[in-house]
Amino acid sequence: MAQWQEVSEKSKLHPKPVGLVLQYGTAGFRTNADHLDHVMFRMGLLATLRSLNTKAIIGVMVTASHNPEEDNGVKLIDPMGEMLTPAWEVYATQLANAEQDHLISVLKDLARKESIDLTNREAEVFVGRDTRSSSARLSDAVLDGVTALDGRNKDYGLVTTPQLHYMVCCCNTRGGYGKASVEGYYSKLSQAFIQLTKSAPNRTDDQKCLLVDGANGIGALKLREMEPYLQGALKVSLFCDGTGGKLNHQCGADFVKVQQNSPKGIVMKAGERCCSFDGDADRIVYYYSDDHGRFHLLDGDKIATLISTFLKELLTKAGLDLKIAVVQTAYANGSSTRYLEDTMKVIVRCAKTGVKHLHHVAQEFDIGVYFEANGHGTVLFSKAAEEKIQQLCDDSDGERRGAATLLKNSVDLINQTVGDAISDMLLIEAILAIKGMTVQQWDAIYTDLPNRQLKVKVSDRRVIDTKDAERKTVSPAGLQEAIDRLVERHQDGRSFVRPSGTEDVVRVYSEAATQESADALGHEVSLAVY
Ligand code: 16G
Ligand code: ZN
Repeated sequence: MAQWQEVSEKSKLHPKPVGLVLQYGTAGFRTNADHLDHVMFRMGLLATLRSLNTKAIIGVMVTASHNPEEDNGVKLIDPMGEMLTPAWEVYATQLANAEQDHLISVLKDLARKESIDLTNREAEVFVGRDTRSSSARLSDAVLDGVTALDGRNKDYGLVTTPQLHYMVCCCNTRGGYGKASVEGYYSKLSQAFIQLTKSAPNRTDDQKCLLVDGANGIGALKLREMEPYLQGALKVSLFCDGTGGKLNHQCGADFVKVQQNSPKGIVMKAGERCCSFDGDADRIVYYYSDDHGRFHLLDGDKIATLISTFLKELLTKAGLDLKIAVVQTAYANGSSTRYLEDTMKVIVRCAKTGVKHLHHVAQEFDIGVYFEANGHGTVLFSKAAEEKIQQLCDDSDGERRGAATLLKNSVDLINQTVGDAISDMLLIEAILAIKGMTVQQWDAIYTDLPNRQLKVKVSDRRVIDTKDAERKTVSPAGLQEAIDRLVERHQDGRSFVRPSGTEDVVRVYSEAATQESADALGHEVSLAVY
């Protein structure tokens, strides 16, 4: 078939370095940008096949998120704006690793297995990229892959990862989710934010101010673009906005979370509210410095607590009987889990690390709030929940209607496709405004248990197998018993180990009543792993 010949010819312009093996992991493909040209071309091919397979638009985002500027990566987005389905992650790996001579046979195999009709010309792929210097040429390689298989494409250029997820979802739901343009995204979110903050009429100018660290990346660019749409309802002081510094270098959500410190060079007044995005703006953390200059981090657990508390209170006021749950990972601070279960009385579920796992569990509820401690998360509303909220807005009055309207505006403000730093930030700002809460009061909802994260290098991390959402090990034999014995010796002790999905290490997490105790437990468990 002529098509295969064209693919074969074009693929020669994107040659694979012989022997290079990469894996489509929890964050897609990610490595040094110099090794990715062939992967991008092939992901263009794969997205086109996936589009034919699902009869829907597929997204391809070129980004390496919080990794250094020299790296890059690529992720595929499925029709409803969700992460690529696991079976196709396997195809992605096979395709990326096929040596040049085998590429066509791997493609043909895939097409046969998935019964893809290659005479169909209806494939369409949306492409977006972050601000890395390598991203433009790499996204061109993706576009080459799409056209090689006669797919149509729409190049959104510079967008945040969650913006591209939003576009894909909008188009596949035929406008039901919003207008598929950056302007559509800005309008939808801004309108919802302005409506929400109208219920907080006494906001002072001080309360409207927020310091935002844009990680010197795409989030900064897009937030600046969005500002006029917010009509002064939020006053952003943007730093690490990409005009001077290097992407993710000593700034951004990952830096702040890992270092437990503010971005380098930023001056924070005591009590001032600050937040950091990561390099593709799908993660956010908040923080402030207290009167003694001590740094306080409000991570994904604190965000999930604030949001779920707000939504639960509105459900009660609205008299809506909807099942709300918070989905966390094993990394969630024990204090947050205890507060949510014992005080807030919300259902808490634990999922394996990786956004797609949390997303999946959250879908089981009417309202599923999911956040990883690192600040990646969002809220999912079931169709039935959205309908009930809408109905109550139309049919009720007084306090019930007020609560239902706030719920409706929250639904509109939230990007349900994936964690979104801009959308999460606006939701948090609106909640703090409505509740008249300072960042310190939010922080004081519960106190984090001291904790420690360590990595251990072992000869083969795959010997560690876990169960119970990574909270227990099943192999090697005896390890879990050893961890249990160590944990018992520490007050409020908890610890788990898991093989990393992104690095060749085993991760060790420990928490306990004091920092000394958490550190000692982490060290002891590391020795047991080694
Ligand atoms: C990936 C995940 C992130 C997770 C991290 C864990 C997505 C989009 N990203 O970056 O959510 O926290 O992996 O890394 O799912 P680790 O397995 O090395 O600890
Ligand atoms: Zn990211």
